[in-house]
Amino acid sequence: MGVLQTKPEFATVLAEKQVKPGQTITLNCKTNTEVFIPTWEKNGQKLECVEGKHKIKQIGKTCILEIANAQEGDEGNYTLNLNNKEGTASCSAMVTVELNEWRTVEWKEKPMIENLRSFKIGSDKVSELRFLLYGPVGAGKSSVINTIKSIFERRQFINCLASAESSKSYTIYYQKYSVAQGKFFPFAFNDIMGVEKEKCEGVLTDDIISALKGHVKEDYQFFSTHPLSKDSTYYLTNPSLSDMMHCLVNVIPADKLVLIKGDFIRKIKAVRQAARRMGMPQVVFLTRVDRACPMAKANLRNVYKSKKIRDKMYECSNLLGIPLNCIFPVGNYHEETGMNEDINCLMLDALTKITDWANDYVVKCSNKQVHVE
Ligand SMILES: Nc1nc2c(ncn2[C@@H]2O[C@H](COP(=O)(O)OP(=O)(O)O)[C@@H](O)[C@H]2O)c(=O)[nH]1
Ligand SMILES: [Mg+2]
Repeated sequence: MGVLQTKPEFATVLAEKQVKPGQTITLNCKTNTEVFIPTWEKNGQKLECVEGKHKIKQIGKTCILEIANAQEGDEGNYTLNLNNKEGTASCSAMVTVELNEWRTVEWKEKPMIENLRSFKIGSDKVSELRFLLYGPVGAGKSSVINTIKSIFERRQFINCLASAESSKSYTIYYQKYSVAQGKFFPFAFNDIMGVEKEKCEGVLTDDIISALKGHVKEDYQFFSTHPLSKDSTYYLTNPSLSDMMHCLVNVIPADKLVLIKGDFIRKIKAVRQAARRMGMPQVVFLTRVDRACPMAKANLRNVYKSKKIRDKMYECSNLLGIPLNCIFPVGNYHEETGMNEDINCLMLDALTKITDWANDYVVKCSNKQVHVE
């Protein structure tokens, strides 16, 4: 005669955990019966218990997994399966281990705003530093410009229309966005029509390279079928240093890195190669970090404590061949209606660095005759 069994069910489920390195992680939950065989999994694989690290306990109807001395490698999705003759039940929870903050950000906007407000470009040949934002449709290029304008103009900006989620590009014309609030700020941004995900349509690589070199005049409409012709009235034959771009900002969505492959990588590499030949600084703004990481969503100040974000940065670095110190996770205004100092600080931190690099480039170019083909 066997023991009468009831189908296992959870009275309480596992809770998500976020711990600091060195802490003990305790996962526990209550069941409706004491008669079952528990098995624990990590990321879908049977948990390999390590002596002194993992402790599995059952006290009455409570199941417990203790993980001592939390480390990066302990991060993952943990599942508890209960099994008896009457059936099975399972529940899962995400365990996140904070990294020790590996890059520091000044979470005070005022000094950074003041610094950028009073920034003096190191050459009188150029009145504004020019940044070309390039990346796939929906990456957040327009949102980056809106966010920067919002920071300096102290109000929400929707001027350059971030599109609703869609796979079609919204930006069609080549347009320059400046920052102003009574006072002129020495930066300007061009948001270039993205690359369509499936067909890899969008702006042709030759046109993006022309834009980097300053050949493309404002209001030009890009075509995915043919590049800007040298005979067009929109083609600037002899661009000056102030018509050229001074920094290439690749805008890459952290939550959609897997979609960046094949043709787009080839395109991005061709653009990067052209920028490299010109000696132009190149960076990545890694957007939509809140979509990629719950820790960053809960608090943007966690970006440099998040293993997920760091992994995304490494992935991006490997994918595009851009060094880690040129990759900046940023947050954009997208649903907020008021100002948020954390969003501002993360963006200002990146903007301060790329402003210095763009300025170095301008100084270098103005000291020698730049040759633009
Ligand atoms: N959650 C989240 N959404 C964002 C962020 N940045 C942009 N978005 C959204 O992503 C979508 C595409 O952004 P958009 O700026 O139009 O991309 P673009 O095509 O590269 O110009 C819009 O729905 C934005 O609201 C971000 O940091 N977090
Ligand atoms: Mg756009």
